[in-house]
Amino acid sequence: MSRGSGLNMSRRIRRSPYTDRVEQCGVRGFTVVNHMLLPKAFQPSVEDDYWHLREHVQIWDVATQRQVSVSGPDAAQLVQWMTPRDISRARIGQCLYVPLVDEHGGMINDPVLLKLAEDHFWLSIADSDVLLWAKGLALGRGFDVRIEEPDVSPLAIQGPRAEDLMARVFGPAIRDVGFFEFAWFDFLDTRQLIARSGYSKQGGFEIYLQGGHLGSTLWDELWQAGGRFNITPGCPNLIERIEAGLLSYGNEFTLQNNPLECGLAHYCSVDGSVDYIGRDALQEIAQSGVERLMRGVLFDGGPVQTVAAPLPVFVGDQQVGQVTSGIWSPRLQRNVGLSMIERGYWDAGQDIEVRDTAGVDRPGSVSLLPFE
Ligand code: THG
Repeated sequence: MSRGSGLNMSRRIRRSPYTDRVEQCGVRGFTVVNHMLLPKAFQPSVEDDYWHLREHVQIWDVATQRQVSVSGPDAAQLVQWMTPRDISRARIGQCLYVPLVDEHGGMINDPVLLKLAEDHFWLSIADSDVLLWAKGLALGRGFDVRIEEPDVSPLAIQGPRAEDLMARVFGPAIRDVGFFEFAWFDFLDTRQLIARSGYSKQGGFEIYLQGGHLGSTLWDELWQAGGRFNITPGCPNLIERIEAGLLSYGNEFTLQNNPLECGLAHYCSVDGSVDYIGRDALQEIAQSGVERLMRGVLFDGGPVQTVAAPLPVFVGDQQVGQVTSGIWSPRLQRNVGLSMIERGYWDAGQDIEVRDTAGVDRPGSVSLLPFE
């Protein structure tokens, strides 16, 4: 694989327990997230992947979603201190999408939080080093916690046939797992955590495999059972992700952005009832109102090239945003993009122009998320 990929493989770029299988399936390239390989494409095109994901079922190596395990007497206190989302009423077996912010309200990460016990949590992280941030906070505050990266490697089964496939491998009880809930299932005499979640809106599950040595076996079992459902290898699909309005840390937002402008106000307590890092900052921003807001943009002019650098968004001569992820939607027959848009211009239907890599201004309009 290393030949032609452009990546110089090394120990710093970690393989996952599924990388062998991913390579055998003919992966067409990788990106790196959390210092680990994430497959980029399998089918001849991202469009083929997109249609297949919407109609059948796919197996995704998302081991790059690393777990930061926080356990011990002060675990709940530390986790609450890290996020503006009120986790006081979270139940064991629940997943919660939680923004993590710094003292200025800047986004540190946007993980999925899993509550395993009253004193044990996993943060299933996007691309930044949350483990180091958490360790620093715990040391500084003298919290009685243990923070580590466990041997856990998520494997996602996504698409409309995901539930039928999972029921074959793990039994019918999988059907009772609600959205953003998890439960424990047997696999080869081990207990494995399975959640109904994933980085698509086509439905599906994530198996948080504990024990990397079981990776190939788990993949093979799902692959074999998936034959009847027309399973293919896949990975987070850019078209589907943008249409669904799922944000990507480092692309749509960084430490420079606060969760309110990211459109994550729904997950932020700003009424003073919860204490967390950045509370004063977020309260102030909520008070004065955000200066920009995450939106979709639809734009014309035929399929846009890969958005390797942000594309400026204009209203007249004024830049009002930048498309940070964008691609042609074969379903909507227009380009779809994600962009924060300046105040005064973020209403749905606002006319804009997107300047593409060739310098051509393409007409378009602002859209709410998710698209349609
Ligand atoms: N799965 C897991 N970990 C992850 C991701 C994932 N870590 C990194 C990255 N993806 C985090 N980003 C998101 C973004 C949105 C959602 C999940 C992860 C998501 N949100 C629900 C929704 O939009 O409907 C809301 C969930 C809630 O109400 O709390 O699905 O994909 N393991």
